[in-house]
Amino acid sequence: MAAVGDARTRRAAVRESTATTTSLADRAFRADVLAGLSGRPRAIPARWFYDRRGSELFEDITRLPEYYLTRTERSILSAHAADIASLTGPGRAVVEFGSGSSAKTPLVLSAVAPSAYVPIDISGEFLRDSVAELERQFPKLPIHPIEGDFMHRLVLPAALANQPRLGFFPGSTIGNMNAPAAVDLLRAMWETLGEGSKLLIGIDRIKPASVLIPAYDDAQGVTAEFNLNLLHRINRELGGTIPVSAFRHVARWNDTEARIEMHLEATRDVSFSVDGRPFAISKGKTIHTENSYKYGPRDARLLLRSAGWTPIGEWTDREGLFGLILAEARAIPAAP
Ligand code: AVJ
Repeated sequence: MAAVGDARTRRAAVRESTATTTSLADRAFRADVLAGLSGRPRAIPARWFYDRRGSELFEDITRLPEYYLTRTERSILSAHAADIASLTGPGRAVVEFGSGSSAKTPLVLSAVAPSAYVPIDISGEFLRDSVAELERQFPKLPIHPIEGDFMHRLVLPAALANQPRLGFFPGSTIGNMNAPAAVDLLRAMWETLGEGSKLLIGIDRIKPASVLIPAYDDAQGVTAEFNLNLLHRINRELGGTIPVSAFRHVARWNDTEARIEMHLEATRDVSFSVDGRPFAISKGKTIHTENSYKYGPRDARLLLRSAGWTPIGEWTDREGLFGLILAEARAIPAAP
């Protein structure tokens, strides 16, 4: 059967490109960790949380009672699927940025009657798993996976040349970026998708710290384990000797910057090596491991407009915890 052959070829192609990118990713991880531990304040980019264990722990986080984001976004998507579909229009190629193991994809795909699905992810492994699963669920939908970094402009498969596009960027992943990086990314998406494209993006909202802090410091300690796994990963992959038990998970709300910060705080003076290089951290000092920016409704719309995306639809939950915005790629107008 042609479809099966296509799927095999596609998986083989993804597998091949994994082999060539692994060492690149390894080198980038090493460089980011060494620079991050040498800099002041110490900081390591949040993207490195997601090795196999980290990705599993993140999946666990999405099911925690305190972590309202995933379940709220999913409920917004299913409650307003028809509305979203009518504003989007049928026959678009759905391009998902950082598809991971997104459980929200089927909701969108069944709502908008897409012409094709293009999952983009840095992890070939996750890409293969989710493509296989979606092929089962949507046997007639052409799927064109791209293993790559969506932070940069990408070239879409030629098969999509004349199809209108719908970008999908759920989960408030945009929250990991500061404003300039977020605008760069949204502009790169604009360039990748082209004028007239649409983007469905999930953005977490500003809310009281009493709700935000527990979402990032849960009672079961899953988020703590997720944060600490970064140190285990450094030990495993970069020949580190970090005494992980000498660090504790910290989640803070930075109100000025409107972001949750995650840190790993040394509970005593520690010294260790990574990749043969010596490091020391005094008691009470931290490694900053993640920012999760939150946006009020107007902030979110301004962010999108700053990158040429005009909001055309917006949905939230009863409590206004999370925002789902549909925007259109228009040429950036001159003032006024
Ligand atoms: C995947 C970036 C949206 O910021 O809520 C969850 C990551 N970190 N708990 C978030 C995360 C700690 C998550 N994002």
